[in-house]
Parts: sequence; C-alpha cells; structure tokens
Amino acid sequence: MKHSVSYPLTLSQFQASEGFWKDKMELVRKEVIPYQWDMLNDRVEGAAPSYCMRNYKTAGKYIRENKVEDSFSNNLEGMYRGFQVLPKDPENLEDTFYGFVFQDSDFSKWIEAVAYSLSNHPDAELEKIADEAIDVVCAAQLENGYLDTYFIINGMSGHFQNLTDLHELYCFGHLAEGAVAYYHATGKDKLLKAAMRYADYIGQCFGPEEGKRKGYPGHEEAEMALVRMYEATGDEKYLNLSRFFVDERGKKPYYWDSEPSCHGFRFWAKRDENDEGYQYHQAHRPVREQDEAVGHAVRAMYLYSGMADVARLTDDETLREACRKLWRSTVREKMYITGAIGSTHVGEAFSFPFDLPNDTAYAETCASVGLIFFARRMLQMEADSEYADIMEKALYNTVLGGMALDGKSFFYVNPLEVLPQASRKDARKAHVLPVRPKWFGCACCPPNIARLISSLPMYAYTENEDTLFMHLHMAGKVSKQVGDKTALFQVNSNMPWHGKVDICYCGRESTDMTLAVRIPGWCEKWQAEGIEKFDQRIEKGYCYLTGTWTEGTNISFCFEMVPRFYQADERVREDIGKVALMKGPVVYCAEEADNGKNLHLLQVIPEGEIREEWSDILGITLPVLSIQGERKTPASTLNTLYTPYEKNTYEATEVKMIPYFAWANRGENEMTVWLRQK
Ligand code: FUB
Ligand code: ZN
Repeated sequence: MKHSVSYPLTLSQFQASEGFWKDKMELVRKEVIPYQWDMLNDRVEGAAPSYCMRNYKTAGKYIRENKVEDSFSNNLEGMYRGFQVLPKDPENLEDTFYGFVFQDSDFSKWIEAVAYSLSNHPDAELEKIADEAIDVVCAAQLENGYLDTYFIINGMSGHFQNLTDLHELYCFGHLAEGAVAYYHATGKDKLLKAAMRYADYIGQCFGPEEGKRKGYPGHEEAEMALVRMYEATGDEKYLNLSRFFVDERGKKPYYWDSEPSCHGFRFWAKRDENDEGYQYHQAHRPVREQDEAVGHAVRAMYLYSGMADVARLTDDETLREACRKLWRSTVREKMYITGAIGSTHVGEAFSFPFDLPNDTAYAETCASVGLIFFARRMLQMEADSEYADIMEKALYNTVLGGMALDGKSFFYVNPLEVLPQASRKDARKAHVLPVRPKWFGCACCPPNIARLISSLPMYAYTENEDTLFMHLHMAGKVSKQVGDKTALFQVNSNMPWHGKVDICYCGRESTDMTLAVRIPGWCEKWQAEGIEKFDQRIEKGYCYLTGTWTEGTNISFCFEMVPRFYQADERVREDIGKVALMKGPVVYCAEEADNGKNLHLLQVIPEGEIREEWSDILGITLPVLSIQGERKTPASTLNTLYTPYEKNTYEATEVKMIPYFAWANRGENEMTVWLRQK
C-alpha cells in the first residue's frame, strides 16, 4: 500500500507576512546574498577569498583556448595546505585552480538562495547578475557534459578516479539543486540543461548496467539532488541513478578500495576495531543495515535525506525503516538541545551515543541544515510532529545562531559553552570561535543558511491532495489548489515569541479540505477556538480539521509558551546537575556581556521566578529572560589551587539569558547554555 505522502509548497504559494521570518528572509535577500556574491568574486577585504567565480572563469578560458589537458597535471605541489589550494603569491594569481576541491559548490548554493529569493521577491537586477553568473558557469562545461573546475583546470584523467575524497558528485549535487531552483523561480533552463547534461554524463559512467562503474559519492548530496531533478523533469533516469547510489553504498568489496588514490577517512569516527570500514562516509555497510548515525555529520544528513527521498518515491519499506532508525539514533542519542549534531571536531563527526561535550562541540551549521532537510523528508513520508519539533529546534537555534544578527558574519562551529581564552590557547578548542568570522576558506555553511532561510516556506508547510500541513506556524498567506478550487489562508503568528496562531480562511471559493496544524512538542497546554464546525482528529501531534472552509472562517490556536528549564538524559556526562532554559522552541544562553566573567561560578534556581523583558541586541529587540540564581563567593583561602573542603557560599544574583541564536553579537565574551542547578 502506498503511504500517504506530502510535498513542500512551491514558493509561489506563500507570501510571508511581516514578522520574525519575513525579517530573516529580507536579511538574506538584502544583506547575505549580495555579500556572498562579493565573496564569490573575492571582493570583501579582510575575508578569506573564495576563488569560486575565478575558477569558473579559468576553466572557461581553458575550454575556449583548448587547453584542457587529459593527463592530470597536478601542478599543486607545495601549495596544498589543509586540503586547500592556495596561490603561491596572492598578489599575482596564475590561471590555475584555487581553494578547496569543492569550491564550485559555493556558487551553486548561492544561486539556489538567489532563486528562492527571486521567487519571494522579483528583482530584475539580481536576476541579471545571476544570469551572467550562469553564463560563466556554463562556459566552463565540457562537450561531454562534465562540469567541475578542479579537473577541467588540472587535467581530466583524474576525474571520477577518487570519488571518496574529491567531491565531484557532491559538487554536481549542489549544481543540480541550484539549477532546479533557478528553473522553478525564473523559468530559465540554461543551468538546468547544463546540470542535466552533467547528470547524463554521470549516468553513462555509473549505474547498475554492465560496463558501468559501481561507484557512489564520497560526500553525499547527489542523491537528494537527483531526486529533485527527477521531480522537476519527470525523467525516471534521475531517480534511478539516485537509487543506484543509495543501494550501492557500503556493498563489499568496497568500490572505493578499487580507486587508485582513494584516501577515505577510515580511522575517523570509527566505532570499534571490528568495524572500521568507511564509517566516516556512512559506507561501512549497506544503508538498509545501518542503524546508528556515524561519521561526518553533514554527509550523514545528506545521505539520510536522499534515502528518505528514494524511500518515499519508490515506496521502499526497508529503506524507510532504516531512515527511522537513523533518525532516532541522531535525535535521541546524538543531538544537542540546540538541534546541533556532530559533536566531535575529529572528522566533523558524530561521536558515540550521549557524548555531547559543550565546550569542544563541533556542531557544524551545515549539519543542522542537513538535519532540517532530513526532518522535512521524514515529515513528507509520515506526518509525525517529532520530525517538525526537531526541524524547528535546529532552525531557531543552531541555524539562526550560525549567522550574526546583521547577516554579515557566520559561525561554522556552534558550541554550547565558550571561554574565549580557551579558544585562543587550548588547541583542543581552537575550532570553537568566540566571534563569527566574515567568511571561511571552506565556506559551506553561510550559503547553506541562505538557501534554507530563503526557502523556509517549503519547510513550514507541506501539502497533499486535500490536506495542508502547517508544521512551523510561519506567518503569511498560503494558497493551495484543491481540485479546481483555490484555498487561501492568512496565518498570523508571532512565533517564536508568542504561541497564538490565528488562521483566517480568506479564499473566495469555499473548499472541502483538511488543515493539519502541528501541536508543538514544547507546548504542554493548548486550546483552539472556532474549530467546532470541523471534524477534528489528533494524530501524531497534528490537529486535523476537516470540512468546508468558507470565506471569513476564523480559527485560532493558543499554544502555551512559557519559559521552561530542561535537563539532559543522565548519560550526557557534561550536563549532569545542570539545566538549560527554553521558551517555546528557542534555547537561551547566558553571556558575559550581561552576567560578567566566570559564568561557571553561577548556579540557577529552576523553581525561581522568571522575568521577561524586551531588550535590544544590535538593534534587534528580543525577549530577554532573567532568572534567579547565585554566584559563588570567593573561598577564604585564595591563591591556593586545592584547599580542605569548606562549605561553599553564594550570593544571590539575577542571571540574564538571551536567545542562543543571538549570542556573540556584542563582541568576544563567555557564553554558556547549560548552567549549574542549585
Ligand atoms: O566537504 C564539504 C563540506 O565542507 C562539508 O559538508 C563540510 O562539513 C565541510 O567539511
Ligand atoms: Zn558547513
């Protein structure tokens, strides 16, 4: 039996209303996208250059001048630092490839964000810039469809020889996602055709047919992208190729072992000595036999998202069950309260269950973006609010925290506790930055935030034939086709600060349909008004309202949203005896800017009163929570490392907590999410 599935809205079905998310989407449109375009063209002083558009231009030139070599020239000697190809003399750039092997993906994620932004807000000038950029990218494509500047510039004999490490299929995936989005936004198919030609070339090289290679991506992404291509074009060969990549992964003998220069991060994040295969790449065993989230966290999320897509489209129960297990492993054993995942910087990877250190957390922004991709795809297969709860948590905390309030600097790593001195002086914490840099040599995260936020309606709502699912209560006007009628809802909400959601049916035509509204997991009490005339059913965290919707029908939900303390499972060693504060989906943190130095001396009284007031951080007004606490007073014997025990004394203090996503917007300072509990 086919499962009942739902699909994301297209962006033309949603128009954001004033409020929290519209502000963020506008920030991405006005600040982040232009800023990133400057970055891609190396025009931001003081920021690590991207070289991205430069590489495309160089590759295009190689093609025009017939300079593309067959043999891999590897003229990179002496310039390879930390996997990044850097110019010998930055003042005097040669016509060669610079940056990470996956530098092309910076453009692809940017164009994807541009596409969503154009759908939300047409902008002829931006579209012109994007069209010109697409011309540059397409000019770098080889006759046979191949399009990856690293090999076009360095020599083609190396291409597809090291799928494990060299990211070609990852870059292809991002290109395809950007191309599909741009096609949907503008109707222009130049980039889509280029991506299709590239996909066709990949399909000639890899596949189940005899004579084709049995490889699969070292960094997953193509799986999801091929599904999007299939959904955009209806051409099954793309779905088949995606399924092939999913099915082939982890089969023994490992395809990658046949690759001459395969490195493969075999020893990173290995689980035990009997099982060291390719866990870092989630290829240690066939995907249907995997039940624990392991290895590089972004790779894992992209794979699981692709698996969920394939499971949905092919109605594959074993694959669906594997997705469920991997989901549970991720969110029930390996996720921070902020929706961050991948707790070790060694391999940017998952650690063992419940190993969630706060001050050495890696918690890459992209991993939480990927978790949101995975959650939405699980939701599409089964409307269970657990998926939406996590989607919301990752979004409001780690993903938003990945970007400064002004959209001009970004975090890659998202710790839950920071001591600036430790970041500078302790090599184990060197990856934990106390302030957001303007950009990164490896700039995967900022454009991922941009593409996610500008396409947020596609996560906030999904639909099937007769049901509109409201997952994130995002304020705006939502339309839905029901047979030959158009349903139209105006949703007013002030999430994440208030739990009241007003929904007005404002379509001229009456429609018979179901509205399924998520009851958030953080909400203990809720009530609804105006729903009497509908058939009502609560299932897996959704309130289904079925009936005839007529113009002027007003309903409202009131989800109680009170600040609440949380504790972690006792297996999380670092959080024992500590509490974290949340209001609705928003995690709070204490910063030195409000509470002085030495946050570790604070303890809080969870039963105490909580005061809420609105306060400005970098010109943005946010609800700040003040909780009752105490600060340890100095011991009587000072300047002695250890002294005989004496009863600790504390003085009462108020601890001011701000939304975690707003931390590090007031310069370098200490921060902590978890506080000791009195
Ligand atoms: O390898 C490509 C991207 O760079 C990954 O997704 C990130 O984790 C970063 O390593
Ligand atoms: Zn990233």
